[in-house]
Amino acid sequence: MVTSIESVVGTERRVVTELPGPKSRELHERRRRVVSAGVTNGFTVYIERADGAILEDIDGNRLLDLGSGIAVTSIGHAVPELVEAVSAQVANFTHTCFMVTPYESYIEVCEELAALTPGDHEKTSALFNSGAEAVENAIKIARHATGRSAIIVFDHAYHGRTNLTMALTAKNMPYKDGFGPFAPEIYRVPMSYPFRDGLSGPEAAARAIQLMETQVGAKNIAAVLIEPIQGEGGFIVPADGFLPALSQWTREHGVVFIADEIQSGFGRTGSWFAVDHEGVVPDMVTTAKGLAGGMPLAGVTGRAELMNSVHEGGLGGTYGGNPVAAVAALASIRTMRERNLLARATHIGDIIETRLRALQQELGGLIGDVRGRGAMMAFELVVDGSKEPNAAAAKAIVNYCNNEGVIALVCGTYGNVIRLLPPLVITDEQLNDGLDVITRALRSVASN
Ligand code: PLZ
Repeated sequence: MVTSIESVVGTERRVVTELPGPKSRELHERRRRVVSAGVTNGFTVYIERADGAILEDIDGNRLLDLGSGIAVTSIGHAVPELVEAVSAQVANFTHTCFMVTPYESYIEVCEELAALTPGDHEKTSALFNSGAEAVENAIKIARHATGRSAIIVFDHAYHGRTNLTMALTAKNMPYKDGFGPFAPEIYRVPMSYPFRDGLSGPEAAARAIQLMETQVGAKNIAAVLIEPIQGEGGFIVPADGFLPALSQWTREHGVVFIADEIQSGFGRTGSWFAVDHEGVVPDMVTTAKGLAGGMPLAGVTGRAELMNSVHEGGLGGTYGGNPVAAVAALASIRTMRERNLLARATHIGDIIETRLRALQQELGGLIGDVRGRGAMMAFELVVDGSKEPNAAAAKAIVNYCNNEGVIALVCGTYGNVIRLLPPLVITDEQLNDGLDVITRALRSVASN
């Protein structure tokens, strides 16, 4: 039986201790003795429960969540539909291993993925546990299907922390430093980054294509792997026409176009996938995060002829498509449809963008760029109207927000971008409250 915890957690931000509070500080001391120092926390408040867009910590503080655990809990925390589906599945069975004895929910998730990902061609999927694992498998499949080995990735890209995906990820610190040697046959080309390169989409695509052709050779390239809106790299939205031009080029050269929609997908941008905004139909799509509302699940979905080119038994893993995670995905997708969360994402984006653009005007020179789509918005902080990244400002703003009980996340190659990824169920009041705090933070940093 599931009872709503709405009444317990409440819907308003409420700070009742200094942050982090005494219990959190105590737990953090305990943590130091047993948790590897390599794993860090953005904000060391320890969470006890959550509801909608509010996290409640062990000291009784209620924090407004503008990060969704890095774009995961898009349907919000403790959503009754998901709690019920997961609880029932746990009571029924938690694991058989799909490779040993299968179950229906795995198939249902693959049916949803086939229906929701762009294009009406025949598609099949394989399910995994994490985003990195999905990306690794997409590369395996693309290489197997094409018989080629080179993989093209972009500046500022983030694709994971496993050995292959570290090689695909651009940024050295903290992801790669000292963790090599890295996997071979990965080639990096420039991304379209309108704020910094001033190029149109077709111009930026031509620059990338020229490098692929002259330095790698089209016939050696198995796949072009790209985040349609880059996440960790700084919420970089490529200029219009960049993705279509790349996709067109891959089609002409038998190269597999893989869209990594792990952060940008599943309704986050106001459509099911970020590529939908430009009418691009990838050959393969990787998904995770928002797919399963907080349970670990990831997918690779692609053209049946590519996906099925792999020999029998070539793909798998003990937990991939775990039944508890699978029903969570089905509940999450159902909730998105029933609560019309794609439209909510667009509405959230409109509110955020309007307010950020006004602040950009007001604070002349601190906010260099406001960008994103739907509920995946960010602002890039610079020094005095120049292009020089202002990471110190980003840090100060996030600290200010944290002290007020608002969770906001930094991203970007230069650590100078603040991204907003609220749960799509956030109310207008909650969102505006969070934006009020961000406004005060920005004004305070601008005046110092
Ligand atoms: N592809 C586009 O955004 C995960 C990483 C946080 P996993 N992004 C958050 C961190 O510091 O580890 C991500 C992504 C894109 C792949 C991944 C990897 O997904 O589920 O973290 O493996």
